[in-house]
Amino acid sequence: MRGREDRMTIAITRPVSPAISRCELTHIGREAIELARAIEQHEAYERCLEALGCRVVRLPVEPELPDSVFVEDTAVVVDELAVMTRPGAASRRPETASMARALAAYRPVATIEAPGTLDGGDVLRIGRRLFVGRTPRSNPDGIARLRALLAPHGYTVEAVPVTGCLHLKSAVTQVAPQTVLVNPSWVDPAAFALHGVIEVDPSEPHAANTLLLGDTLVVAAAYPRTAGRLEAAGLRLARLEMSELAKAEGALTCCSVILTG
Ligand code: CIR
Repeated sequence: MRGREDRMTIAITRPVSPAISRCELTHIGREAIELARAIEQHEAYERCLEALGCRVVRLPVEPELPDSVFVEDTAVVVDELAVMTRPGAASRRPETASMARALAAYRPVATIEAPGTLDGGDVLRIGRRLFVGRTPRSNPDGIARLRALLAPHGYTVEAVPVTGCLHLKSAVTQVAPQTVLVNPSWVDPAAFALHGVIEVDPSEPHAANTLLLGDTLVVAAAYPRTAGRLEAAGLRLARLEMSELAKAEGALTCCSVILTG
């Protein structure tokens, strides 16, 4: 898609690791992941992003890093800077090196240092406001470091309590310029008071993670009731099967780092 100043939207992705069945799990039980199906679903995700105008840049597969398909957690990118995270799960920290090399082609690169931890899945950016989930993955040091890195560029960073799910963006994502989709059991919608709020259908607690690209909202096919609410609000949807990646506690935003290049 062409953005301001006619720049391209780039989506950085990484193929599913053959070790994905050894992924981290926090809030869901372990179920068998069909690797071939996970790979197909991820390839369909990449094709969908291309169809929506992104240039997909694929990082090399990381056969020994089970969660490495979930690239979102490794970096927070704004127009001025790429911030490499220090993921809260130690098993995921080696994922950042190749992402840092890729991002260096597009942005100056800064880093969250120990003892800070931060997962990109906890960072919801709406314009120049960044909301950061306070979760076991993202600690006060990590959030403070992100704030210190971004404040000089005119961004605010607000910590938001999250309970019952892995990341802030498991509980809330932006679905339109002034609207968020929220699971109110996991995050208090009042934190986003300036925005319109649509709630997930109560029978679909995991439906809040969606990916907004231009004027199309990518949603998981598993949540038709929430999709009905979004369509009733006038939003244009693209549906993807994400069942195998969902068994690894991942969803739509997790599988890409989006930036303009
Ligand atoms: C993990 O627990 O780190 C992975 N199994 C799932 C990460 C999903 N990432 C995301 O929501 N941004």
